[in-house]
Parts: sequence; C-alpha cells; structure tokens
Amino acid sequence: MTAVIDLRSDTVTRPGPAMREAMATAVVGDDVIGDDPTVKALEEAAAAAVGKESALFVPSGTMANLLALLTHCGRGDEAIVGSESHILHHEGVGAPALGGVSLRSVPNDERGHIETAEVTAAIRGGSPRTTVVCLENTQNRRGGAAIPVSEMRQIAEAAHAAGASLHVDGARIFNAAAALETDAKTLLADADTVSFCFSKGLGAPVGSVLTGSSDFIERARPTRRQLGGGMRQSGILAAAALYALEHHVERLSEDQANAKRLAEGLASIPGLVVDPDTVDTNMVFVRFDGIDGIAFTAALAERGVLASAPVPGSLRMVTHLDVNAAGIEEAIVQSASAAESLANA
Ligand code: TLP
Repeated sequence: MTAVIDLRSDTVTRPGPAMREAMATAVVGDDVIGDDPTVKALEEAAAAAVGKESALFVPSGTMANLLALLTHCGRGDEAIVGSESHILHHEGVGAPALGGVSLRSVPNDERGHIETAEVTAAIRGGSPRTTVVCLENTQNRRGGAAIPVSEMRQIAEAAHAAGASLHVDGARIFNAAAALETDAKTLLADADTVSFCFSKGLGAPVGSVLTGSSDFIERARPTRRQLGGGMRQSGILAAAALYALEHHVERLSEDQANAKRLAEGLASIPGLVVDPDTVDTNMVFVRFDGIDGIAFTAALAERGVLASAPVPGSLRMVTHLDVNAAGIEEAIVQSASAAESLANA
C-alpha cells in the first residue's frame, strides 16, 4: 500500500529538513528570563506580519486565546463568541473555568458569518459587562470559511462603540487572507488582539502567538507564566515558527487549490454531499446521502486516507503541505472506492 494520506488536520504536518536545520542551528537563551534572541526575533516578525505592536510566543492556539480572554476580561466579565467558535467548542471551557469569564454566544450562520446586529444586541454594559467580542477567521466548524474585511470592520465598530475590544482567533488567518486576496494586516486592521498558529497550515511542529499592543502583551506575559506557558530554550521552537512564517505563507494557495480539487472530485461520488463553492480555504466538509458516515470514514482509513469529524454528522478533510496534488487525486480515487464498497454492502 502507498503511504497514508493524512487529511485529519493541517496540524499533522511534520517539519522538513530545512525547518529541522533551522531548529538545530538556532541561537537560544532562556525566554522566561527574557534573553532568547530567536524567540524575540519571532515575536517581532509575527507582530509585523499581522500589523500589531507586540507578540507573545505560546505553546498552542488554545493558550493564545485563553490568554487573550484572561487579559481582556476580569472575573465576572463576559466575552461574546460565535456559536460555532473553536473557543466555545474545543478549548476545554478554559476562560470560564480558570478566569471566571462568562461566554455568551451569537449565531454563526451556515457560512460562519455573524450579523453585526446580533453582536450589538448581545453586548451588555452593566453586570455582566462585555469586555471583548471574539471572531474566528477562518471559521473552522463552518467549512474553513474566510470572513471578509467588511464584516470584520463592522463587528469591530460595534464592539468599540460599546467600549469592548475585538479579539480575532486567527489560527488560520493567512489562509483567510489568501482566499480573500488581501494581506493579514488589512484583514486585521480593526482587531485589538489576534492569535495565530504556526503549527497548522504553516507547518511548524509547535507554537502560536498572541499579538496586540505592547501594553496588552506586557499584561498578558505574567498570565502566560501563571498558566505554565513560560518556556526556556524555546528558540528551538521559535526557529521552526520563523522558518514557517518566512517560507510557508505564500504557498497556502496551493493547499487551497488542492482543497477545491478535492471537493470537486468528491462531489461527483454517489453518496457524498459536497458543495465545492463553499470551499474557501483548505478544508472540505463532506455530508452523506444514503451512506453511513462512520462506516465511510473507517472504509477510507482502510484504504490509507485519514479524515476527521469535528462537527457531528460530517467528515472533514484538510489539505496541507505534506499532501501534494497527486495525493489529492489518490484521496478522490480511494473515496470513490470506499463509497462504492458501502453502497454494495
Ligand atoms: N483546531 C484543531 C482541532 O482542535 C479542531 C483542528 O484540527 O482544526 N482556533 C482554531 C480556529 C482552531 O482550529 C484551533 C485548532 C485552535 C484555535 C487551537 O489550536 P491548538 O490546537 O494549537 O491549541
């Protein structure tokens, strides 16, 4: 059998030889003491890439979002999040559990959009008090949809008018920028804070950042320590992230073309329901018509193609730098074979 084609997530990528070389040769210090030059270089480059003053390197996207909420909100304050946000569904209820922050959700529609009026209506000024509105871009549980600048701007204005801040969970913000044919700075111009990940489509093994004003980041720093996120010779990880930022942003459009091709191929297979027009970035969500989704996922895995199911009732395939165009064609062939085996069962 050929090598496994792992489309469970873009988090599964492994560092290639050039990235490993950058890690092996990184100049490091002790970042908790504040003297790791590679971490400092990464934080500067990351802040610049999204047009913010400062950045803080953290182990995960979950910690970056948690730090954002713990810094924007005091105990008893409220954060507004999308009903399909990663913060609400996949981050272990961190901000409520650890910071006494309440999460109030506003609806994400089928394509991940949030109505500005819903945000305005949800913001509260008394007790509880809304101190931050969170947007996710790309919108993972809504097919990896890219949320346009105009929507980001309107929601930022609504938040700011009510005295709240805007935090963007931009785990895959460079995928969004590529899909919208803009740059991350433009897309994030109205955001107060932004988190993004090196360990997803950018292909680094570990790491995310929280970015924002220098004052905000200095307030977040002691909380990172409190959460156990202070890392020592983390320049080794930062070197991989820096390599990713320098070499793997431009190529994200390849992953997105592969996702489109995958969606088109899957759409022609009886029993699979996919709309290629809804594929904005590197995710393809598949629904089923007359086929059992769990049995299909298992049949596909037997054929060497792995997919995941973060949203019940659908299957997700995510393209990334470890799967090329030939791998995508193979995934389509094996999907057809898996679907046929179940139709004939
Ligand atoms: N998402 C993972 C899973 O947790 C679902 C994935 O495979 O897509 N924000 C967004 C929008 C994310 O998609 C993720 C990870 C995170 C934050 C958290 O990042 P990590 O896993 O680094 O904590």
